[in-house]
Amino acid sequence: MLKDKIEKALNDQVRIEAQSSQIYLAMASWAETEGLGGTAQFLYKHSDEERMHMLKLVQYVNERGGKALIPQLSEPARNYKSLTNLFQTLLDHEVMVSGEINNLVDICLSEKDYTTHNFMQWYVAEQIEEEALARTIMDKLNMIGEDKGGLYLFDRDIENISMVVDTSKQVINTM
Ligand code: OFO
Repeated sequence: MLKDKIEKALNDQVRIEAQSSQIYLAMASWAETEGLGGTAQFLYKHSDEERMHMLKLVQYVNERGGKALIPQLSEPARNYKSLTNLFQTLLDHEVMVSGEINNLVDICLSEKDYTTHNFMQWYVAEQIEEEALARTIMDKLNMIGEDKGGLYLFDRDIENISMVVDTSKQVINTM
C-alpha cells in the first residue's frame, strides 16, 4: 500500500508527464504548420513518449493500491519565435522535470519507500538521456544560427536523431 505522501507525489508527477506530452504535441503542431516536417515528427514521437511516462506512473499507482488521478491540463504555448526558441523551451522544461523527479526520489527516501525509489530509477536514467539530447540539439542550432541551408538539413536529419547511453552513462550522439 502506498503512503499518502508518496501517492500524492506520484500523482503530481502524472500531471507533469501529461503536461509534457501536451506541450510537445503543441510544439509538433506548430512545427508542422511552419513546414518543419522532420521536427514535427520528432516532437510527435517525443509527445508519445511522455504519454508513456505518464501511463507507467498511472499503472504503478493503481497496482500499489493507490488511485491514479487524471488531471486537467493547461493549454500549452501556440507559437514559437524560432526553432531555437522552441528547443530552448524544451530543454528548460526537461531540466524542470529532472528537478521534480529528484524531489520525488528524495520523498521516497525520507518515507523509506524503497519499492517506489527503485521504480523511479528508470525516470532518473531517462532524464539524463532527454536532457543530453536537448543539449545536443541546442548546440547544433546555435552552430547553424540563421543559415537557411543549415536549418533545412537540421529539419531533414532530426527525425533520425537518437542517443545511445552506454553502461558508463556516457551519452553518444548518433545524428
Ligand atoms: Fe521528458 O519527461 Fe518524462 O520523464
